Amino acid sequence: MRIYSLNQFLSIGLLLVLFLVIPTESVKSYLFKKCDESSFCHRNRFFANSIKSLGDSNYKPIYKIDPDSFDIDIIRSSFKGDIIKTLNDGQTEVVLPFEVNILKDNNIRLRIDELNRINGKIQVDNNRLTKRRFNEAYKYAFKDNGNVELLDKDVELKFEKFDDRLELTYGKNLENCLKIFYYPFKLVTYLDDKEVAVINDRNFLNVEHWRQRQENDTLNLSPEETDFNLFHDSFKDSKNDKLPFGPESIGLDVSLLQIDTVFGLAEHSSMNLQLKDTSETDPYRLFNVDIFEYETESQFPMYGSIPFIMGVREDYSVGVFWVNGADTWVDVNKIYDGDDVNEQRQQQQQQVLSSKKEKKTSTHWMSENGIIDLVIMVGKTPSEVNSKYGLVTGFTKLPALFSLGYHQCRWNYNDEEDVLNVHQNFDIYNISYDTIWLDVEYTDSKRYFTWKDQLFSDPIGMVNTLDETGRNLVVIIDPHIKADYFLSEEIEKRGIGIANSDNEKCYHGHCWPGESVWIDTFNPKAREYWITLFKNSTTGNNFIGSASNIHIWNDMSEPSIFNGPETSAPKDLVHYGGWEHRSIHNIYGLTFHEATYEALQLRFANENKRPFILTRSFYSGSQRTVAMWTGDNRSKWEFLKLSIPMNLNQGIVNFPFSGSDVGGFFGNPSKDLLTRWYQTGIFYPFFRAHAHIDSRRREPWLIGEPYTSIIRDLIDLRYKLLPVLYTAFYENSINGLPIMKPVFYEHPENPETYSIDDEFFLSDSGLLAKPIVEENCVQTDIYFPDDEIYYNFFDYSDHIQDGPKRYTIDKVSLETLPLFIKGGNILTTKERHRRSTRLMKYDPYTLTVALDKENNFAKGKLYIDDGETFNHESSNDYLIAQFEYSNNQLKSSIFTKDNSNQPLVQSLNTIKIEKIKIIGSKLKYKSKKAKVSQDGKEWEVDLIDNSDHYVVRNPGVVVGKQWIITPVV
Ligand code: NBV
Repeated sequence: MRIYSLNQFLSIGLLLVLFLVIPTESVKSYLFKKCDESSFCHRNRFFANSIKSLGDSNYKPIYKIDPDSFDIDIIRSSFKGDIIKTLNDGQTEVVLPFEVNILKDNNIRLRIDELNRINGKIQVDNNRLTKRRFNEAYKYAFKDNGNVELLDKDVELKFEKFDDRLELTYGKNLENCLKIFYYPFKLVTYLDDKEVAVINDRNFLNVEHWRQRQENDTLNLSPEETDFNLFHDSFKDSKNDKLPFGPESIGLDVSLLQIDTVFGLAEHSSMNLQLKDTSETDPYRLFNVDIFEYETESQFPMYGSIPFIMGVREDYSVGVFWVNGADTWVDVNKIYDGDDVNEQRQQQQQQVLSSKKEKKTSTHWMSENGIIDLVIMVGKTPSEVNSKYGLVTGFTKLPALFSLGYHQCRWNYNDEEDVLNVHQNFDIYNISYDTIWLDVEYTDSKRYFTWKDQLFSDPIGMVNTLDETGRNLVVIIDPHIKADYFLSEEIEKRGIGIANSDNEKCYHGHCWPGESVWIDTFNPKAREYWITLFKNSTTGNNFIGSASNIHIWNDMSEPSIFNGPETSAPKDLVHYGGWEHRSIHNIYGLTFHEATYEALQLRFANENKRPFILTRSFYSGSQRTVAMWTGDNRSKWEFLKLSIPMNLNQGIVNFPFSGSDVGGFFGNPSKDLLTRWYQTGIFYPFFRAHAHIDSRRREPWLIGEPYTSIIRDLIDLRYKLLPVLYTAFYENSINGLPIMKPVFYEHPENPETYSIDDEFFLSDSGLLAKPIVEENCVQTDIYFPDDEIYYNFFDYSDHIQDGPKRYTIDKVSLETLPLFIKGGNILTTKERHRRSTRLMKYDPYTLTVALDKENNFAKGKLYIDDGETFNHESSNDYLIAQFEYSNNQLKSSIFTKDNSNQPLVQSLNTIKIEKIKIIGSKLKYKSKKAKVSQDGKEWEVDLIDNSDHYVVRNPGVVVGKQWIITPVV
């Protein structure tokens, strides 16, 4: 019999009561703070509102730069100085050292700290805590552990000092300018002489300086501070949060000028891609939580946080990245001709307002603690901003190709027999898949790194069977470690768990396994130990033998703690380095999945294989190593619809390896819904079906005909398009271009595209999809954003535009998938049905040349590497083929890097292009033959007229070398 401690008993009881009493249909909103219940959010908003109500002319700003404090280091493009905050009494001054850097690619970084905290001139009751403000978020968010690249030496940088400001001019053609004003403190950025963004535009800068703990009435409180106890948080379960540093929040506003279209702030659930004005709602909140049963429209926080906003207009785009890992709220206010505009008015008058002369979006960032650390990126286009953000935080590494195949998951596949049955059924029903998943129930009572022996007696045999047909296994490993076995004992013994608020003992809380401890992956020793657990030899554990087709799923790492405040960790817990959990909350999940990534990388060191890891919790920088999914959605039509803007937003914030549970996690989808969900899911960069333990089985063959066949064909389509998708990942890995690409990226100069959140391009391939997400749909439409020709992907029927236009699609059936190729693009596919990606490796390619409306031109790109190892990085074992059709000639040019002896590149000398299709609206070749040349040889092939397109079967060329095909005249 299990014995529960009183504590456990109470918290399990409490949970049961909550689950039974509260209707399960909606997010448990009472569990999460509203801005007014979060003391620091309330204070910052109050402060901002009082400035707004006083008006610019009546408000006397309290922050100024001391011009004598300037210290300029041109080599490091660094400008340091002091900001002085003058307190209520008009005399007391607080010194806030700041630094501005111009980074590589003209990104601007501003940091503001607090002198007394830097010098340690404060008293804290708990002397085990670090006295400084947390200043290390960038080490996790930025690539190379925070090693920021400074402005290139050959880029010009000039500065001039004036009485009221310092002016910096920089850039290849000195096209950028930054003015730093002393009083009121303000930073204004310019691009080509145009004002683009203003930091502290509205004087919302607020650094709550350190104060000695005292009774509130002796503290000389500002009006905004009076409603809360500044040294004690009293929200529901967080009653015991003593706030050891008292009030220490930071706030700052950044205005994006002449912009009223903003995106970003993942992760949020909203049917609209654009961020909304928050003047009449709560601000957006970034605070990683296990948001049980989230809704389709809410400002609630979710599992991950990326504090990045992108503002877009016709001629430039701006990114604001707030580098802070603490609880954060962001107000977004759209201001027209000087007036704040509420949401309703804005919707009613969208057009009138947009045409108004002066407009701006004010973003107001408020974090519970830490330093102010902010990066501003200005680019001519949204993609340029993505590339600039990627320069700072890193791009997504190329994933293993198998992870772009189809993933079959549910909570749970019960035992080995179940797993192998599902596996076999894929072959029996001729459906491709790459990976089967095991959720928490495979473990011995949720003790990670163990197996439930009775049900999984031979896991290694099972994994080997999967391997025979190139299939993989992903198992779940969470950061909560049951407090009763070797792993928790080791964590306690080694002192590598998250510590209690006294920073002495390991914290114990409750999660799936019951009483648990949490590994503190901020601690290098914890990471070292974590790695040993995944080793492929017997390190006292030997969890999964030496198989290399096994990968990992990290769930619940917000962290989710059932008896913690807002279902997470108490904020006064302590991490490695003496930092409170409060300071690093949003970064914890990143450190956990990075530790897992490192562990798998070492495990696979001999085979040099790329690890695959899925995480639910994330932060800026997570994109470098892992994939994410949008958590526990529901089997409802509106959640299918929601999945499109949510995944599009992931692309905007540079974390594009994303997906949503196909079919919906909670509940049972109707047959139509499930089928439609596959239709959308095949375009998610991460494509996985998943279901709750209480939902009915729904593997594709169970739903019956015609649905099974429709789903089979859809999965086939995903596999055919893998060369396009993989090339999209390649592009993203070098320049951050979204994979599911919002339509406005294709045409930022066309503002009509800004509100399109139900269709998207696949990277730069020219494929435009608008999956159907409505029940009983009989008619739909699609917006073509330019005057190019668009071909139906399936029957090549064409639609010539005389400008951007909506096009109606009639006679919609369940099979209908609105998918088009934009004229001017060449697609590369692999058309043979295979059981898994590994078995496609040496398959030939097909090219589809979709000519532009003049029937004159098309281009395309194909990236190929082995899809498995890091040889593309270490020995340049990759190849890029660039296809171009012009002047009646199709040619392929090859780009390689000194690598002709590398195994993959060599193998491409035998892999053929088996078919070329040429589509053009009025295309008519006089000839029935085409001349092919490759490798100095020439031959003729048939050019077959298929009425709506031409075909060359077996042109006889290999993909690894350049070639030319020309119709014989
Ligand atoms: O591990 C069980 C589930 C998992 O299936 C799901 O995908 C996660 O989002 N997990 C959450 C724990 C609790 C679910 C109610």
